[in-house]
Amino acid sequence: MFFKKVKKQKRVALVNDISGFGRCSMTVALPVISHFGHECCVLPTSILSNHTGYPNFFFEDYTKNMQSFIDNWRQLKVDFDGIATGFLGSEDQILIVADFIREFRKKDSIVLVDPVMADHGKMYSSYTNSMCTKMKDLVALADIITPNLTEACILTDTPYSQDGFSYEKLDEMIKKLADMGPNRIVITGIPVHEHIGNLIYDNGKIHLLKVKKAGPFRAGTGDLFASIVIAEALNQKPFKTTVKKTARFILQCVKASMKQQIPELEGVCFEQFLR
Ligand code: PXL
Repeated sequence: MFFKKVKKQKRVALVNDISGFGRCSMTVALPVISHFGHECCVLPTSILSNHTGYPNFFFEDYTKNMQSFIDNWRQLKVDFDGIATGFLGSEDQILIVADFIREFRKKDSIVLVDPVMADHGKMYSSYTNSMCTKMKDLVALADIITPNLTEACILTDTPYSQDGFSYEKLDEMIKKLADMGPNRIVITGIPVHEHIGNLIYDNGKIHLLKVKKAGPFRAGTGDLFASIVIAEALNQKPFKTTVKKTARFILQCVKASMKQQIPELEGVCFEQFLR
């Protein structure tokens, strides 16, 4: 028998939807964050047959049951080293999730809010304008946020432009997001000619990291990004290094998914590369 020295395990609450098909949200977060060695507890926000990028989907909002999950966890005195939130199913739910974070976080817990709402200038079909406004309250509670460019625009009341944004504008946007509360931010998926940029804010320092664009947009890559970011933050890894590594990992997954002709709506074959 031989044991490597094992660190004390961290426990993470995953507040996200379960989409049965289409490789996103919980079906990405659970395997990825477990892979990094953390215990995952799931608090479903809604249950779908498949994600909302498809022309049809079954969608059941789980708001009415979330409070029962939370009440039972309270009785069991569960606490969390990390809380990661993603896709939310209703406006009321945002208030429940905000209360959940306030109650269940410990002094040193890391809270990541992925303000899942929109992409490519368009809101996801189950989101409403008032849900987007409420999302700002959740962002204020986060240590880390991972908006894509469209979500960063919504959160900062910046009109989305198909023609792109100047570096000055992006800089202004990320500082506005930091003023809302989080001290680590990555704005993902910024088109920079033939590259994809990720703009990072890390405790006052701003960096733009770029990777070569491999192919068209694929579902679930934002969920993959957020999952690796929270997992590595809990492992005390530096933020900039994690973002760089994550962007390269996703690029590798995108290339392999193209090679296998996996449809873009089915996301990326990250499972083959986790090891
Ligand atoms: O990947 C973001 C996401 C998560 N969950 C659901 C979605 C989407 C994006 O379309 O529809 C249900």
